Amino acid sequence: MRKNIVAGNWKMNTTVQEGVALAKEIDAALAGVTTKCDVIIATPFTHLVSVVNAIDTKRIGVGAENCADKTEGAFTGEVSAKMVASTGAQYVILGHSERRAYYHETPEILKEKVLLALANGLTPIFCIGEVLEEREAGKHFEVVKAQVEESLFNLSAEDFGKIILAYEPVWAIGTGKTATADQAEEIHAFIRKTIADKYGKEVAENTSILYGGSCKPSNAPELFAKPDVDGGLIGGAALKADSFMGIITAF
Ligand code: 3PY
Repeated sequence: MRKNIVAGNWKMNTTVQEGVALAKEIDAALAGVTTKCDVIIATPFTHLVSVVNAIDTKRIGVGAENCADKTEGAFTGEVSAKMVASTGAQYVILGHSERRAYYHETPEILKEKVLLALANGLTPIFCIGEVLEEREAGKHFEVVKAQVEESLFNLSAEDFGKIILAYEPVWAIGTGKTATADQAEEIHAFIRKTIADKYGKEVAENTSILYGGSCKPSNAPELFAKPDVDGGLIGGAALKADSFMGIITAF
């Protein structure tokens, strides 16, 4: 059975001290409630060790927001998947549209990152999604299909089964615009079918596909009610414990 998941993507926000305080606040809030989803927070690299040590990582999974496409060596400023795993983090966001757009991460680079993440025991949260012009041209289906095929379809069924997908329409990130629940369901169902065509129905049914892009407590219940929307990858609303909890409890 696939899992419902709410994952926060903190992006380049908070100092270590602020991040630890936020993680502790979320942890304390979760201690008092029974949730119907797994909860993950993805933080800047600098925060990982401190956050892992500050919270109950059985209650909240911790992830990085990126990792290198190289194993180790002379790559100044890079952080390898092995280093991320050594902090105690269990997850890594890969392929976020901000990384693709601002840091020129190609499908080939992402393919390497996914392989290194898996080889180091990390669960990739792999982001896909179209830009506005692609949506308006009706190309969103072919765009997300290509993104999945180009970076993930080299994996064995067993390894593909370890991936969490996040559909994030780029036009809905940081814009306040959200895909309607029907738009999200339509493309999530299409992504699941794409997976089924390659790996079979069982793998597809077991893959968690999260929605991301201006997801907040007010729209989460409608989005999460859709059969192929298995939770959310949350940006701004993950930076406040009360709004993040509002989304977690939307299931
Ligand atoms: C957003 O909702 O802004 C995101 O990009 C989540 O990853």
